[in-house]
Amino acid sequence: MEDKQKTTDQIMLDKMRESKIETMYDRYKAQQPQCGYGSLALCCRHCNYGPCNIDPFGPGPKRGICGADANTFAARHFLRMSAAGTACHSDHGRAVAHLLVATARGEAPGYRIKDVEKLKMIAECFDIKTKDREINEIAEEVGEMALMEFGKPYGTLLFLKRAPAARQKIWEKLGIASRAIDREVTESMHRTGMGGDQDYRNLTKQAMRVSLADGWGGSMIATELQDILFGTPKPVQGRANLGVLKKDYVNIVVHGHEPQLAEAIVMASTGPDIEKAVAAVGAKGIVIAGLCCTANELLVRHGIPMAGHMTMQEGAMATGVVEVMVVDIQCVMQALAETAKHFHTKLVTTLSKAKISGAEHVEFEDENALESAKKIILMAIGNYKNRDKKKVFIPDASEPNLIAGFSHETIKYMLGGRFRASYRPLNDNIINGRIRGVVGIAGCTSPKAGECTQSYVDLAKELIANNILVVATGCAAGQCASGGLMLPELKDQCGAGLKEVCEAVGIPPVLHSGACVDNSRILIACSEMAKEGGLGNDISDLPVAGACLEWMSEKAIAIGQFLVASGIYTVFGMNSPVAGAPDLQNLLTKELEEQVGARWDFQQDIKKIGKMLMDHIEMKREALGI
Ligand code: BF8
Ligand code: SF4
Repeated sequence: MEDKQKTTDQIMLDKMRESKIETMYDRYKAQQPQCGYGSLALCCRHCNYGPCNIDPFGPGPKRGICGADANTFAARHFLRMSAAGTACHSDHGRAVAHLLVATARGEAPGYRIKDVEKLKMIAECFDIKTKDREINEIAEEVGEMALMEFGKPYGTLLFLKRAPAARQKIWEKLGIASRAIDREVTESMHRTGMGGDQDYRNLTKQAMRVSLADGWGGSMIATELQDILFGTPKPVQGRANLGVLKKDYVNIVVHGHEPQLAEAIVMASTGPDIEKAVAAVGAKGIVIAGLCCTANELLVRHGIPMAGHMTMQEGAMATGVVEVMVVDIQCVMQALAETAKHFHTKLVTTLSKAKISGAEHVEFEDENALESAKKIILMAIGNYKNRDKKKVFIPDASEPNLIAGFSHETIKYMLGGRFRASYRPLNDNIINGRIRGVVGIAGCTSPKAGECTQSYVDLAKELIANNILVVATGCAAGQCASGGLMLPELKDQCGAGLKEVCEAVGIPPVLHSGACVDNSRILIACSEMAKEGGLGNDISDLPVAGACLEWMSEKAIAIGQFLVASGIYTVFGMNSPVAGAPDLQNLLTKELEEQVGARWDFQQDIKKIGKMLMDHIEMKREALGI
C-alpha cells in the first residue's frame, strides 16, 4: 500500500514495527488462539469449587459443580459486564457531581458554572426551586441531589421520567425501572454470586435495570453536570489524528474519561509564567491533544484536537514528541508504561483509584486541580529538552478539519431554528422521507476486528449515502473524525434527501455528540423525537438504531443493553458476549422484542451490519405508514 493511501494510524503502526516497539496488535497475536470457553462465556470462577467449564459441542460437562448451566453461566457474565460498565460511567458521574458541589461551595478553585440554563433545567427535573435563588445555591442542591441518586433507599431514578410515558410504563410493568445506581450495581454482584439468581431471563431483566441506571442515571448525570460545569457542546471546529502533535511544541496528551482533569490542564496551560517557561526551553508553545473519550470531551466543547482513539494510544506516544501523557481512568492500557520506556515521555497517573506501575503519580483532587495541572504542565515543559530528535516521527498527514459539538440541544436548535428549537423539522424530514432514519454509532475500536480498521467510517459512509443521519460518540466518533467524515462538505457523499437537509441546515451528515457517557444525549434526543409526535409515541416506534462494531469494554455492553431496554434496536459486531448459550442468545436477539420493543443483534461480519440497520429502519417506517 502506498503511504498516501494508508491512514496515519497504519503508518504509525508500521513505524512501530520497524522500531521494534511492541503494540497491542503484537500482544493480540501472542494471545492466539484465545480461550474457547471464555470466548463463549462458558467458563465460571465465581466460586472456588471452580473454575468450571461447559463443553458446548462434545460429550463434556453441561453443568458446573453447583449445577449451573450454560445459560446461567453466560447470563451471569452478561449481567456482571453490564454492572461493571454501569459502575464505570456512574462513578465518573459521581465524581462530576462532587465537583459541582465543590464548585458551588467555592472549594474547587478554577472551576465555575458555565451553563446556567442547563443548571436550571436539571434543577426542574429534580423538582428543585430556582426562582429568586443564587446560582451557586441551586448548583449545590443539584449536585447533592445527583449524589443521592446513587444511594437513595426508596424510589426510582429521577431522570427516568424524561423518557416518553409509554416507555416508563414498560419499565414499570417489567419491574426494571432502576432504583439507586449503587443499589443496582450491588444487587447485580449479589445475584451473580454462587447460589444466587440462576434463571437467565431474570438475570437479563436485572441487566436491563442496571444498564438503565447507567444510561438514565450515571451517564446522564455525567453528561448533564459536565455541561453545567464546562459548557454544553455547540458546533466547533477541530482536528483529529496523530498529525495534531507538533514537532517544535511541548506536547501534552490527556487520556482517559473524566473531563475535569483535562479542563484543568487547559485552564492552567496559559499565562505569562507558562509562556516564559516554554520560551526558556526553546519551544514554540504548548499543544494539548486528547486520546479516547477525554479527547471527545475536549473536542466537542473546545475544539481541542484529538490525537486518536483506543487503538492508537501507544501510537501517540511513539511519535516521540509527547512530553507528558497524563491519564485518569478507563481504557488506559498498562502497556503505556512500557511504551514510555522507549522515549522521554513521562506517563502520569492522577487518581488514587487508577495507578499504573512504572508511571509517575500526581494526585488530582477538586480542591487542588489547578495546582496539580500546573505541576504536570511544568513537568512537560521541563521534559522537552530530553526529547530524542532522532526518534521523532509524526505521520506526515495534514489532519482533517472537522466540526464537532452536536449535543441534542444543538441538534434541536439547528434543525428547529432560533425562535422555536424543536425536533419538529427532523421528524418532518423523516416523515417526508428526505431522512430515512437516524443511526447512533458508538463504542470502541479493537485489534480483533483487524489492523487499523476503518469500519465505522465505512459504515457511516454507507448510511449517509442511503439518507440516514448518523450520530457518533466514543471511539466510533474518534475514528469518523480522523477519517474526515465530520465536515459539512461530506454532504456530497449523502443521498439526495439527506444532502438537501444538511445543505439547508449547515450540518455534517455525521454528527459528533461526544464521549461514551454522552450516549445519554441519544436517549434524550430519541425521547424528544417520540414526544414531538408523528413518529409514534415511544422510542421503539422511531426509525432509529444503534451500532457498535468493535466492542471491547464492559461499558459497551451496558450501553447496548440500555439502548435496547430504552427501545432502540442495537447491533454489535464481532462476537456475541453470550455465544455459548443459545437460549440466552435467543432471548437477547428475539424475545426481548416482545418485552421492550427492541432487541440485540450480533453480527460477526461487520460489513453486513449496514444492511441490517437499514432494513430495520425501513421496517419501522413501514409500521408507521411513512
Ligand atoms: O468510553 S469507546 S474504547 S475510550 S469504552 Fe473506551 Fe470503548 Fe473508546 Fe471511551 Ni467508550
Ligand atoms: Fe462452578 Fe457454580 Fe462455582 Fe461457577 S458458581 S465456579 S459454576 S460451582
